[in-house]
Amino acid sequence: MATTGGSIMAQMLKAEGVDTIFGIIDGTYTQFFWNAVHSGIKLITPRHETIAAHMAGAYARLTGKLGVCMASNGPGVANMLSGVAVEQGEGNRVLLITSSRRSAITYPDRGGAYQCFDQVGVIRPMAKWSETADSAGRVPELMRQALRKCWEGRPGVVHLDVPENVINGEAKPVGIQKPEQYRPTQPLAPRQDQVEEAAQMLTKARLPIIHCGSGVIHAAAYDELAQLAEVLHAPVCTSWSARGVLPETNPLAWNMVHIKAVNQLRNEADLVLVLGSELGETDWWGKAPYWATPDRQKLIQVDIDAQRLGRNRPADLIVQADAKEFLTQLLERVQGRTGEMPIEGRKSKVASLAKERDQDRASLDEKLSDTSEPMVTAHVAKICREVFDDDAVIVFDGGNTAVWGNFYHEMRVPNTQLGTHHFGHLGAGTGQALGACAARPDKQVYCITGDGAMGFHPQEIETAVRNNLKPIFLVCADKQWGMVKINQIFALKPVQSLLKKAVLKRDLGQEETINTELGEIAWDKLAESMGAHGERVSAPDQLKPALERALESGRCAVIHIDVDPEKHMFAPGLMHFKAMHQEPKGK
Ligand SMILES: Cc1ncc(C[n+]2csc(CCOP(=O)(O)OP(=O)(O)O)c2C)c(N)n1
Ligand SMILES: [Mg+2]
Repeated sequence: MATTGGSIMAQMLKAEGVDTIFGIIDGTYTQFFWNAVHSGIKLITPRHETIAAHMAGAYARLTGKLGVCMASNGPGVANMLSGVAVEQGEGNRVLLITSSRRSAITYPDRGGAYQCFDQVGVIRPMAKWSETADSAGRVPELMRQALRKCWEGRPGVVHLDVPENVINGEAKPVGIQKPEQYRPTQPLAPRQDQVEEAAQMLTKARLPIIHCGSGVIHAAAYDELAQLAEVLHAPVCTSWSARGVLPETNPLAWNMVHIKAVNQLRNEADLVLVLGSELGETDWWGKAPYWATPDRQKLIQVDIDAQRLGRNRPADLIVQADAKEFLTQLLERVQGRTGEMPIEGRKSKVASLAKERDQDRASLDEKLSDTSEPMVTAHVAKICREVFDDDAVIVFDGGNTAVWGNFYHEMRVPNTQLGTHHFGHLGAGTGQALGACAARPDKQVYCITGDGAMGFHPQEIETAVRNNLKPIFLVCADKQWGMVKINQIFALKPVQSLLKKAVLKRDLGQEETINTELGEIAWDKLAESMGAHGERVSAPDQLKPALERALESGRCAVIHIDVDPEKHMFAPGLMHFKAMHQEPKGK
């Protein structure tokens, strides 16, 4: 077959080791996906483009490979935009390939061109990089540039736009280079003097702690992290996205959900080793009163991306390096120095700090003694933890549902959770669950989601069935936009609502909030209509058998869970999340 712009693109992705692409087909880029599929790359087609972005993002995060998605000119790209925003925000390594109309009438639009807008102009400020390859001759060069960008710095969305005449038109055959010929393929190593300085600081510190972000996941530095925590006897806290990098069964893991305990820990430490985290808003920007002030607490920050270093909080030592490389070298330098460390002091401090964390767990778990029907949402993640394997992938979606899910889930294996922790984007979880199934075909995948969130992309249940993907969706049906309703109640009628809750144990009536109610969707029946397995439960003791039947069905399954709408509104930790919207008072 003749060489085309599209065939070159497909061959280059193949040479990069890409094995799966997510997207909806269209005539404007037939030569691209045709050649990709015929070279052995799998194409998984959702029913909405933004889902392709979420599948690619989840796939990238769970496999450590590049997640590739595609969308066709005009409407396909327009639908893709929310996915671009979210995956860039979450920092997932996604390459987006789009077609555009023929080059003779676009950039700029000649006037009245069909299915045409300035795709690169719109995506560029949303993504890491966005360019158009407007001639076949420039396809290899711009593909290489795109791939270089994909693997440089913090992961995010990289976009290459190619006009239909370039993708489908003939091109001069070119030699396909190997990745190591055009981009660094080895992780970035730290400078020796900086590793030594870090080792000295960590050895001397009274109570060092380690704070991890997604950089630890992208570097897959779990074993090294666990070893370092043990050698230093240093507690580990994380961003929400990085939860579980140290399994929460480890006594040195400070699960994010114990917010007060995490705040205490962050105030007690005299040294923080920050690995692959930019200390963003959900980590309170690294500021007091949630962390000790810089005069009382030193900071070492390690990040692959120079742009993230010292950005939100000044660091005493900044190291640009891959987290795994850094930890491997650091371990060599601290392992022989345990005698110089104040280990006994650290142990007794950690043990006393652990009390707050463990008491918080116990008090959260008190809610589980409420076995009334319809159920308290706390049971959902708790029962899932009993039924699913330790290495099952959990996806959190929805408003309060995601909060309940997070607070009653225990991370036992690193990199087994997905959510949009930076973006809080309802509906993305549906795509992430499907992407997780594609990434880990031999593992269980389940998604705990709200009835608002599930309403954004229920059509993708059919995508799961058609592609033999087997996620289990647990839809927590309170028939309301629960998180917004509780916010409205507090914002609009705070005194009245608090009194009513305390005295009457009920919330404000429907007439007192604005558009927070949702109607009934029978999620089990909807699932069955698409060939998936459906279940409906409302009592806690019904959930486990329903989950077991869902797993036995060997298909995608949807469990409609009627939850108590009143209790559902009072999800744990909500006050802390509200506080997060304000600038922390300290320095
Ligand atoms: C795409 C999107 N639109 C709107 C919002 C704002 N929002 C945050 S929580 C929420 C309600 C969520 O309802 P549901 O998914 O049913 O979860 P619940 O809070 O009821 O558990 C809304 C509308 C959002 N986060 N994402
Ligand atoms: Mg809801």
